[in-house]
Amino acid sequence: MEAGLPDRLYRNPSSAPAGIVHLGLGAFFRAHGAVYIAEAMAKSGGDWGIVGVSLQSPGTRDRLRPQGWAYTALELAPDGEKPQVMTVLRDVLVAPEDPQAVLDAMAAPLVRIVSLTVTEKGYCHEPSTGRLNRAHPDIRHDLENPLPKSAPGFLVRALALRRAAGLRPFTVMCCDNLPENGRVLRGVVLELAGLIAPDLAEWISAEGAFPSTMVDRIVPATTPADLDRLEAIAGWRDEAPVMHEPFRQWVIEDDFVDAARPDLTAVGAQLVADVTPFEHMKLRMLNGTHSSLAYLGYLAGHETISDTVADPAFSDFLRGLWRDEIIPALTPPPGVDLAAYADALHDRYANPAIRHRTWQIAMDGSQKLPQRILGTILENRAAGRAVPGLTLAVAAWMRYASGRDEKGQPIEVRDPLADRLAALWHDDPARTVDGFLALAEVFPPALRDDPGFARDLTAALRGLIENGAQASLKGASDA
Ligand code: CS2
Repeated sequence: MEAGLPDRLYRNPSSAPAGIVHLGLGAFFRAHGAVYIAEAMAKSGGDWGIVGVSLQSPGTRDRLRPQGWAYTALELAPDGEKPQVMTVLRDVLVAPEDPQAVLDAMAAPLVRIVSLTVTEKGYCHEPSTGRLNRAHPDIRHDLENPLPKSAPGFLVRALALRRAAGLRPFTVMCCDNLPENGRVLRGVVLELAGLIAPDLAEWISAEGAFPSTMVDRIVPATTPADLDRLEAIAGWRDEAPVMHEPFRQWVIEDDFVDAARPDLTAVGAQLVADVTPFEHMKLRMLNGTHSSLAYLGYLAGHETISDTVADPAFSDFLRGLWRDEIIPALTPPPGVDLAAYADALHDRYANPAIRHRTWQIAMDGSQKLPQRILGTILENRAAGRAVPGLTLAVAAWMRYASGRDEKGQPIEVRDPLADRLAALWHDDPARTVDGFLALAEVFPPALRDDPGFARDLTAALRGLIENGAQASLKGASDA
């Protein structure tokens, strides 16, 4: 492995066997959960090596294999970079190639935790209600076939194998940006298990554990240029590094089967009784503004989040969103000052070393908006408070989903509902809004039935079409 990761940095650092299977081996988990887990083992020991599973494509496995599953996590601070070689992966499996191997790994007696970062759409649930989408093609497949395709399918079939073998269930630890993510995943798994075998559902319900977690670290997709950048900084070539900001946070509900887990508190994770206030804070203050900046910033011609907030009009708009719309509808977690949290977020977004593309964050809006933005809009409206900025953000999503930018150029819209969304676009903004508000899987009933919201959204969309995103910001911050 000439010029690759130097052997001395990763060869056989620990022989700890795998105690964790992780579904969805994307950049986020490799730069967040995997780092915490590796550090926890280095500090306190334990058999917590990780078997990673890619649910879709072999790319990550193929790049990691020649490196012995090692990779570099490169921390990017405004004033410098810090590479860390990660050696916590024991194996990487590709589910579509060999689903049985994935089930066998999950059913191994030493495995105590299955964690997941499969993105919002990977749970095959309905975003507005949190319930299993039984019409989802992968769920329909998994109901009929013992070798699954979906993440819930793998969980259910692997738990069935463990039960049949007389083993304890694994803890299912959801690490995606969903509110009450453990509870939602538990509901989806129990519903699917109930359709396959009701007594299995009872066993999972009685014996299983689905802690909710709040995860946070900004990890943009790795680009080819990043490989050269890392090589210049670290002196070695890595085909699968991950780039991340210095900040990290992990708040986890302390609910594990047989209390079996790595010593995560030793490395800064918070184990708490109730994650909900942390999840709401993070999803609404970080992800809610991320999505708002993504749609409006993209339409205004900004490529990254740091470029967007370097524009003073956007920076003011962002601060207004926190101050006037998001914070008033939040209950702070114990001991947290939300205004200070907002200031820290602004600094994180402004980090010029992190090139987080607005296009990347704009992906999958139909799956993200409910928990990031619509809940805040709903609660403010119910309390009689105006929400011009977030309403503009929803209008910007609609404009973005039309597939044409402000110059008439095509946008590559990635969203499971992309075709349906594009077809809703109409010359008359009021008709476009009516079409979008009819999407029951996205908009909660109280917003769909609120004529005032439809009016405000139509006005915001009309303004966007007539004046563009940049000029619309001011009106929304002043309202
Ligand atoms: C982002 C998140 O891509 C997105 O939708 O909002 O990935 C965000 O960077 C992380 O949740 C930060 O913790």
